[in-house]
Amino acid sequence: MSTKIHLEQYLKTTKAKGASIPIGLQELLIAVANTCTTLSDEVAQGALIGLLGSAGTGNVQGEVQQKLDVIANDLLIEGVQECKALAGLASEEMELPMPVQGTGDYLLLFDPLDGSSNIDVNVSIGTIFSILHKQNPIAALQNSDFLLSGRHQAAAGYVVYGPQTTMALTLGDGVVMFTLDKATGQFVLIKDRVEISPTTKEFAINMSNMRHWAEPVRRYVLECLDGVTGTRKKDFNMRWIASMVADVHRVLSRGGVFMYPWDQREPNKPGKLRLMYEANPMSFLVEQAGGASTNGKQVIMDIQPQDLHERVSVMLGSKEEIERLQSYHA
Ligand code: AFP
Ligand code: FBP
Repeated sequence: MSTKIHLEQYLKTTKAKGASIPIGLQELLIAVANTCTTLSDEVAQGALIGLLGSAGTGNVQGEVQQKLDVIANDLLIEGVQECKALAGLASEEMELPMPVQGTGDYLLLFDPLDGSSNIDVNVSIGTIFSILHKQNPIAALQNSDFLLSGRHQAAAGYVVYGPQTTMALTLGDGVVMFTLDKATGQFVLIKDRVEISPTTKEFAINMSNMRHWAEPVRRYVLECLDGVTGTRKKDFNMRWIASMVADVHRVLSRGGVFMYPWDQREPNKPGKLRLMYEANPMSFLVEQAGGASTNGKQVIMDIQPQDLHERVSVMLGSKEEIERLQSYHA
């Protein structure tokens, strides 16, 4: 790309389905991006500024919080306080939503630091965000306002803190990617139409859980493992980073399938990943890049949430593979 297009410029000039991006949404996305720029610097410094290790606290899910989980959460809350169109926010790390302006067009949901187990070992981590259209912008914010399916997202994206800091973003009309230019502090457009190939030879799943999976997922993975002499007639490769952001970034970059399925250890829990903070934004990105996502029974973005911190089984990526997984669940 010869002339560099920055995120701000992109948001000002681009059209999603023929319409300009509302100023309030632009402001919110810039505020999130600016916070992620700060976070990228902090992540890069790690032990030098005392950021590694546990915070000694637990979150609403009962998980031990790392220092960076807490810092990222605080930075995001602080970063979006001035956004005029932001009625409220909700975070994977907080039990209850928090009002920002109380009224306004948008609701922000985020997983401030995804892949916590990778922080201390210097492996890619990320921030995931989802922006919902508030159904009644002028009514005072209520907690139930957040319980909207993924189809109500105005925008979604993630920032991966890896060898490069890269943002993937959808405004409902395709997916674009920006990489942070550390010299200028600007996110620069690097891909203006991300497409996931419908076929793939790569899958991602935590194989150590195989004995706990349901039969359709076992069948799918075992067929992949059978290789060129098996029913699939091709050799598959496997990757597992244990940061959904980094694994999904690979899927958006070169295709593949990412799975975190239901497993029998917790039969009454639908899955491990969170619908509102992880599965919905990632599904929006993947669908907009021509891929698909399912929990086995339903397209993820069609699920009507009952609870802010609801969990879900997730299978997403190359379309033909997701269709195959769906057919195994039928
Ligand atoms: P955190 O929310 O604690 O950062 O965990 C992230 C995550 O849920 C998701 O990003 C990964 O896909 C998954 O953990 C990997 O963890 P395991 O393979 O160890 O279950
Ligand atoms: P490169 O030298 O091509 O970067 O390959 C690196 C590597 O040999 C090891 O770092 C890594 O353990 C291995 O590739 C992983 O590759 P695979 O799982 O595909 O064999």
